Amino acid sequence: MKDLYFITSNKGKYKEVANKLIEADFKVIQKNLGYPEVQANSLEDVVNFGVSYILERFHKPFIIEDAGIFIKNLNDFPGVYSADVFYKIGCKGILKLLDGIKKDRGACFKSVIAYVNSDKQIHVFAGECFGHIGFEEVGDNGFGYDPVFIPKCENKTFAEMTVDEKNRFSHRGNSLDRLLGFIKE
Ligand code: ITT
Repeated sequence: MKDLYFITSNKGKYKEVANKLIEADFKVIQKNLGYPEVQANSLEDVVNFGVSYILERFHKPFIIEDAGIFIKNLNDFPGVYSADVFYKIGCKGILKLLDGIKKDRGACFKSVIAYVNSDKQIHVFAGECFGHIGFEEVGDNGFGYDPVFIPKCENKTFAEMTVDEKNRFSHRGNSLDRLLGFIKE
């Protein structure tokens, strides 16, 4: 098994990534190193800035990920601000913002992962998951906006799924599949 560090403060993200990368014989180790998350217009920019900061301070293969939920009816809000918005208003606040909206509740989760190998080469992979925001919080699993997000063609929220199941549908599962495809090449 090869060690791969996942620089993140988020235990939920770590569980999902570790569960998926074991397929490629990676032992994922969570490292809460902390890196500045710049105010940027895209998840890619946040990740690229994070990589350059970490590369100067950490010298083993690692990955980082930036993710967010983009809600159509709110002009893609909270998007790159998802972490702050979750901290300030949570799922309840999002449900309130969509109060009275019956049909147009489409949303997309996006994930961008940067993988830095032992030669310090940087590879970036993106993934997304379309779905909609439910009318109430349902489920106890997962983290963040999971209780209000229902992926397309499903009738349960991410918070009602196991890690395995969520990884099959999710933005993170999708970007990790692309990373796995690259690693296996
Ligand atoms: P890092 O240390 O890895 O940056 P973080 O929690 O700050 O951890 P992000 O910057 O990627 O992670 O923040 C995105 C926020 O969007 C996150 O805090 C959640 O509230 C939400 N989010 C991201 N992916 C999610 C998922 O799979 N399910 C539910 N909410 C998610």
